[in-house]
Parts: sequence; C-alpha cells; structure tokens
Amino acid sequence: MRYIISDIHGEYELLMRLLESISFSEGDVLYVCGDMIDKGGGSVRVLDFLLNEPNVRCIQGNHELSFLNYAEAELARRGGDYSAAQRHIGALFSPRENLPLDEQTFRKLQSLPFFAEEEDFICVHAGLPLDGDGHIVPPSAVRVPFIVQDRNFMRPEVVPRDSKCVCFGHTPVRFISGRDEILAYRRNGARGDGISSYYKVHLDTGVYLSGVLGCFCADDGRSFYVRRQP
Ligand SMILES: [Mn+2]
Repeated sequence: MRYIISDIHGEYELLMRLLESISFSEGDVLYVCGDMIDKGGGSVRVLDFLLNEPNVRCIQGNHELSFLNYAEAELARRGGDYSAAQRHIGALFSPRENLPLDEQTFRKLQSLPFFAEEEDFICVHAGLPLDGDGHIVPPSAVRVPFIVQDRNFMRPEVVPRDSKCVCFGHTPVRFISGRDEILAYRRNGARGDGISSYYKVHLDTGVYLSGVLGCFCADDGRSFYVRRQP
C-alpha cells in the first residue's frame, strides 16, 4: 500500500507507533510531504529513519528549507568541513535529543526535491497555484518559496480541476475544520476508493498542538491515527 503523511515535526515515537499500527513493511511506500523536523524532540531520529529507509519518499517543507539555509551557512563558515560544523548544526534541533546528524543523512536532506509526482497524485508541502481554468500549475514551474509556504491552497473553496489529487500539509487542518483529522476532498460523483477519487488531501493534523499524527492510504482512501499518551 502507498501511504502519505505530512508535518511529523520531530515526533519520532508517534511516527513509529503509526507505522506499527498500519503494519508498514517492505511492500509499502510512505510519501512524506515535508516538515519532518523541529518542534518535537526527535528531529534527528526522524531524519535518520526517513532518509535511510528505502521505501520512503520525502520532500522538503519550509522547516527543512530554513534549517538547510542556516546549516549551509555554518558549513561555509567552516570551509565546508562537516565535522567542524556538526555541533552547531545539531544545536538547531531540540537539545534534549542531543544526537549528531551524520553527514550522509545531511547530504540526503540537501538533495530532497520539493514535490513528488505519481500517476494519480502529487505531493507538495503547502500548495500549488491554480491557473484561470482551475488547473494546477505544474510543480516544476512553481517557485520554491511558494510551494513550501503557500496559505491559499488549503482554503476549502480552492478546488483543483485535475485528474491527479494534490496532497499537502503545512497548516493544521483544525484551522479549517476545527478537527484534528485528515481532510480529504472527494470528487463529485467519484466511485472508487483510491486517491484519484479526491481533489486534494490536507494532511497536517497539527501534531505539536493536538498530539495526533495521521496518514492517508492512497490505495483505499482510509486515514489512520495515533495519539500522544497523556
Ligand atoms: Mn510547514
């Protein structure tokens, strides 16, 4: 099965519990719509896991983009010597975690794309612009700041008229629906269960506010959640 998630924000334990709850295994693929890091206490472990797992496809969100801007400046200040910069780079994450981000994982993070596209869906972090006919502008033609920071695409009245579903996060769904649940916009007259039966899927359950982390199955349209234990 193909699963899609967004805005994990350093919640390593919740991510592990979520993958366990869906019995995530070799035959599955997980798509991650950015903002894997910051806020929660497990950013390094989240990156170590996601970027080194063969069946996980990640894209950058605004948090990865700004982390890399800072980290690349630290690196340049030390003549590109990663081991000299590593302590300063690690200090960007929660000090409680206190784990080094290894260079190989850092290089993988630097090379992450800003969108992932499949036959039936496109993943971006925040959104895509629509043209005058309500079709999405192809992600390869959209500027990076827009794709990771947009706040228009999340509005319920913005409905892309394309055959591919657009999956995104960035803004907690609760600010739209009042609920900490994935918001999937079903196509008028859609019959199937797969993701092509949806216009767009808003995935950010605002885990740092709600304690809820969820993912969406692109093949059967089901949502799965885990909750932080009190
Ligand atoms: Mn974001």
